[in-house]
Order: sequence, then structure tokens, then C-alpha cells
Amino acid sequence: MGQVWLVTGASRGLGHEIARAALDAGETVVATARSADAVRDACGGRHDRLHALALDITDAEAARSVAAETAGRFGAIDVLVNNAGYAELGFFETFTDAAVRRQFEVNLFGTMNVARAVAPHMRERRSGLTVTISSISGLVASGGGAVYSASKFAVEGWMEGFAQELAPLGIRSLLVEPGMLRTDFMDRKSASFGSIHIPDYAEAVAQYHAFVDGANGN
Ligand code: NJP
Repeated sequence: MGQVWLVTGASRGLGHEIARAALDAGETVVATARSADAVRDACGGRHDRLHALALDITDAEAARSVAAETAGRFGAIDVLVNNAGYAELGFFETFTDAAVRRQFEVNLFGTMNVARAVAPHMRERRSGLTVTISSISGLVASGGGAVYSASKFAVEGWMEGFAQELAPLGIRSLLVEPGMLRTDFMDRKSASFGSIHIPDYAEAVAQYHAFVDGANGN
């Protein structure tokens, strides 16, 4: 059975690749995304050690239930890959307040929901590894990435502190700060863009969109 991994955002992109690599290494993987079918399809159907579950990370109760089901069924959660996230791309003033809050709801509070659901199971066994996918944008911000960076800076601060609280209880933590990866991240399937038109930013925003379109898929 290997170790038991719980991966969020495993229907596509980095989460899917991590889930796949863990399966290939002989681990048992509970792979989640908002649709369990999407996870299963991405992994090419059924697999003995793959358990696909639906989890929208903004739903704290669902996160608790996925963690309980995983620990109940397999006796442990050895590795949590807290990966699910997306980007609100564009200039700060072009975002509604609701869009900014949605960014934090998923990237920060959603990621916290999953960690809060899993930590008790790891504490009970005095063992575990939490891997949190942050971003280079959690360390350095640039125009067009203000809102996304704000959410990932928050993830960095939270996780740097939480890691120290977990360490004495035998739980290791890893914060990952990737640069640009060739996933759906910059695609309109995943990313959202500021919706408010502000003439002062129009030219810069057009240049930024051209940059995103060029980077998408590369
Ligand atoms: O993105 P993408 P990545 N609840 O769009 C899921 C960070 N990062 O793999 O439900 C649950 O291909 C979504 O699932 P679905 C980035 O911030 C990336 O690149 O089917 N799941 C899908 O599986 C993120 O933290 C780059 O829509 C939710 C997955 O998340 C991580 O890497 C650079 C969800 C997104 O797959 C993985 O992103 C960087 C929700 N509410 C950091 N919302 C980069 N790619 O360049 C979304 O610095 N998902």
C-alpha cells in the first residue's frame, strides 16, 4: 500500500502530476478536485491505489469528511499535498471586492480548511508531512499579480508559523514556491481576470493580457 497521500487539485496540472508520480512510486493516493470524475479521467480511469474524491477546498465540512474518510479507510494520512489554487490575474483596481475575496477564499482559507482537517490525524500519530504549494509570487510581487501575490504572501506567513507549531509533534512541513509551470494555471479554464475597465490602465492591461496569453501553455 505504501504511504497514504492526500492531494488537492489533482484533476489537472501540478496536483495531477504529483498524484501520478506518487501512484507510480507505489503509494496510495487519495486524489481530490471539485469533481471526482475529473480526477479519475485525468488518471486514465480506475487504479488499485487511486481513490478519487470530490473536494471543493472552500467547504470546510467537506475537507473534514475527506480527511476522516482517508484516515478511517487507510489508517493514516502520511503526506498532504495542499495544492489546489488559482489566480485572479490583472491590475488591482480592475477587480471587484468579491473577486479579491474569492482569491483568498480558495488560496488561503481553502488551503487552511484542508490543513485544519488533516492536522488532527497527523497529530494523533505524531507523524506526517504537509506540502503546501505556494508560489514565487508568495515571495515577490509584480504588477498584474497583486491580488494573487497577496493571497500567496498570506499562505507563506501562515504556513511559516504553523510549521513551527507542528514540528514538535513530529509533523514536517514543506512550502513550495514554484515559478511558471506549463499547466492550465494561466488558461481561462483556471484563471480569472479583472472585470472593471479603467482607461488609465487600459494599455498596461492589454500588454499584461498579451503576456499571459503568450505564457499560457508554455
Ligand atoms: O493549476 P491548474 P496548477 N477546490 O489550473 C483545482 C500554484 N502555482 O496545477 O476542481 C478544489 O492546472 C483544480 O481542480 P478543479 C497554484 O497557485 C502554479 O498550475 O477540477 N480544487 C485543478 O485541479 C496552485 O496552488 C504556477 O477545477 C480546486 C487545480 O486546482 C498550484 O500551483 C506557478 C479549487 C489547478 O490546476 C497548482 O496549480 C506558481 C477549489 N476551490 C504557483 N480551485 C504555474 N502553473 O505557473 C481550483 O508560482 N482547484
